[in-house]
Amino acid sequence: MRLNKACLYKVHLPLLTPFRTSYGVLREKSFYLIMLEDELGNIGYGELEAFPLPDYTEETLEGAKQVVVNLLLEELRGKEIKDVEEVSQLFAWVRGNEMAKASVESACYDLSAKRHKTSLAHFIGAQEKEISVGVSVGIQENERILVEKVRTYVSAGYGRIKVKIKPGADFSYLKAIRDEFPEIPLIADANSAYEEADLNKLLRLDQLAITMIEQPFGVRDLWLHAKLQNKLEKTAVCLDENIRSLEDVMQAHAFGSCRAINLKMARVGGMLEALRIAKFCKQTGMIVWCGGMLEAGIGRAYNVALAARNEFQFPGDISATSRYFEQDIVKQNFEVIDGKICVPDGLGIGVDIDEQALNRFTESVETILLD
Ligand code: OSB
Ligand code: MG
Repeated sequence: MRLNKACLYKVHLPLLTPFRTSYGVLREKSFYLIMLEDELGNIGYGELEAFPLPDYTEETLEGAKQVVVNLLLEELRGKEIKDVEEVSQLFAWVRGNEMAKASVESACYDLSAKRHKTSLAHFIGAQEKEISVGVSVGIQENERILVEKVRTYVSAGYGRIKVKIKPGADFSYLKAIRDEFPEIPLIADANSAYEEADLNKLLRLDQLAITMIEQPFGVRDLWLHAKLQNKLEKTAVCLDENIRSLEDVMQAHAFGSCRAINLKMARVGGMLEALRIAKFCKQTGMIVWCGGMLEAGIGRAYNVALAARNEFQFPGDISATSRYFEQDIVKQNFEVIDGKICVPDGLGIGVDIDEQALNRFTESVETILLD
């Protein structure tokens, strides 16, 4: 495969409701849509997921875009590329910058699947036709509002709820949900808002029969997470921000820092590394599930394909398009029916750009010739 050109669209999609985490509030999803064209005229799409501010991981949207344009696309310029493994090898000298790498590597996956005349799901060995999904609920003003939010999602069919927590908005919020929905699988996601002095606050959550506590401590910490996992009787610790590579998962496993991994393709540098991690988790009996970053339709299509692999036995943070946006930039909306999303079976990622919508939400376009 050879690349003819790349187009980068800077897009801002308004969120239907602001999403509050322990870091702050997001009111719109800003991203770059990466479009790669090969020598046969196939088009592959990637979504550059880095957030505008370096609060979730170190990357920023504009910084990551510079890495894409100045380093990663230059690595591919004029080359005859054998497969996605080669793309990943060409990017390997660039340290970190996982989301930048994932945006281009994934677009190459889309292209490869299209060149093989198959769906991305099939191309990566995913067999499920539909996947079970959950919903991630941002921090709400009070317990009552949270319970009502959760009620609407349970009524919409979501079979697993994740709630954002922080010190001061944890036990009473989760208990309010538990009292109302005694059986629903619950995850509490702290986005790194706790420190060692808060250990007892987290241990208290063990009484509420929640399935997992996600990333309570620092984004480089394995020690406190291990300490917590050791003391928890029922609840699994799940790592998110910490995990950028298979190496990170292996270390977390060796140290006993967690029993579950929230796997995001973008956060680990691409589909190839995500597949390696999923396999390792299955081999070692760790729970692996597909996380989300409020993706638009392109990013969501990758998540759905990944979660259709058999390592993923726990519902992911992959909700219906309508849970996030009034209008998306792809023609097909992902719908949740009985808690499940259908896996696209068209060529490649299996979704098509809605040109009109893309125009409406695009701030600027940059074209880079690569042949
Ligand atoms: O911590 O999983 C997270 C969104 C943005 C950044 C970090 C996280 C999240 C979510 C949303 O929880 C999951 C989704 O896409 O629905
Ligand atoms: Mg998280």
